[in-house]
Amino acid sequence: MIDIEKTALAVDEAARSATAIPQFSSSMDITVDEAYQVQALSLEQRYKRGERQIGIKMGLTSRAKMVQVGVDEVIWGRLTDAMLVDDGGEIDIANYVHPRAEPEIAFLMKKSLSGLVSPAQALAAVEAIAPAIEIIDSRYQNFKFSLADVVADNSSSSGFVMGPWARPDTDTSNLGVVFEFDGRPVQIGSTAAILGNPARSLAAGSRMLGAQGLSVEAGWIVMAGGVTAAEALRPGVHVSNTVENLGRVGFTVRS
Ligand code: 0L1
Ligand code: MG
Repeated sequence: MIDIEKTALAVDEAARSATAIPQFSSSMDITVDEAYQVQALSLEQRYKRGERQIGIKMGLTSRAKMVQVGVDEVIWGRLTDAMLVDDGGEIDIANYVHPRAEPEIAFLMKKSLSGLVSPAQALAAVEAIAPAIEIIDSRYQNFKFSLADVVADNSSSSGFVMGPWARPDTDTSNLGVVFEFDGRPVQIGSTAAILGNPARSLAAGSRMLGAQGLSVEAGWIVMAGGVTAAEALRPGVHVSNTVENLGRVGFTVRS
């Protein structure tokens, strides 16, 4: 039987020290419900260190992402203020195990949401929309995990970068996305890759948090999920995401 507290402390320490650990599922039975309990408890450790939850990330919301990691369920994780990287800022690769980045868009909530809502109802709760980049970092060796493993590991959440905010009535159902490393496209796609429409990802977040008695809170950021597969980061690389009608966001990995 899984010890939720011990597992939460182990995954928190792996993230804090940027040290890869074996998958939990290779040595214990862990259900997805238990994995969300591990995630919640591991985040409590961060809050005790002074971090604050400022949103959620939706994960595996596109086919490309599901295929890349071999897990085909939508998941979610928690975002804290310490994970926010300034637009145009720098990260240090030493703070991560094996980081990757992926192009996303993000919603800023003006109203809370919980439970079953339609994509249109979800969008009505949005204050603004921005181009974004997620920096993911699985704490598991070789970036290999089961569904329960990745949920326990806060859905690989480790950093996010927000671009300029645009009006909430911007139609994001099918916007072109160009993801560049050092000014060269490494992935291109459309926001339609996010569950057919990113508004569906927001509605899924409302449903999934509601099922756990939680809400997507007003003032939070919701990362809608990767449009394309993620790309491995390397020292010195400049990463940018340009989304049609929304603009550009970027960061650099320190050399
Ligand atoms: O789409 C996502 O952000 C999924 C994160 C979990 C899987 C991964 O690490 O790529
Ligand atoms: Mg993502």
